Amino acid sequence: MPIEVIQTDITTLDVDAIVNAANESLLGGGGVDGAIHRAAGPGLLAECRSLPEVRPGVRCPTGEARATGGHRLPVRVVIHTVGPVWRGGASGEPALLASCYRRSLRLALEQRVASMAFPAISCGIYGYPPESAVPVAVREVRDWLAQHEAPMRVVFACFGETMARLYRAELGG
Ligand code: AR6
Repeated sequence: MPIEVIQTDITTLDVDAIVNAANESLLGGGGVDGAIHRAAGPGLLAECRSLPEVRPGVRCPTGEARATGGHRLPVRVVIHTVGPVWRGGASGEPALLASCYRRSLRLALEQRVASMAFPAISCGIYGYPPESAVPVAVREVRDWLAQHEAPMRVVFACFGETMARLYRAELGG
């Protein structure tokens, strides 16, 4: 089974790449973004700052992804993606969230990543209900792995038992 659920702090995982649930500036924040920047050290922020802005203050529009090095993290690559802010579900949130997973997987393939871990993108500060986000995450990863026949190990890194249970139920069902 190339898809696993692990209840852990994503910054401790021994994989080739971890995905960061970032904001459009890519200059850090709270939640998993803050944890990743703290663990990676100031080199990550410097590398993020050097990425081109697509418009003032925006280095990565919502639904897209950008790659950097891992700096002091045990990973080679950090893939920064920006999930949608939940506004009730009728503002394109599911399509934007799906795009985060697809774009991150595509970047990982380009970077020759063989194992990667996702946090529950948008499910914290951005307020996406986990019950709605988890099926999107699982569907996109499954479809992408099936379409690419990529030998990729994908981990859903969950910060808590409730989230881990949701992923396990979705994967088992
Ligand atoms: N390891 C794994 N999962 C974590 C960790 C961790 N160390 N820390 C938090 N989570 P969030 P978002 C879980 O808020 O909703 C930042 O300020 C958390 O419990 O990190 O996409 C950015 O700069 C939740 O399930 O990301 C943006 O401004 C999930 O990770 C904004 O937050 C995502 O929660 C992005 O909000």
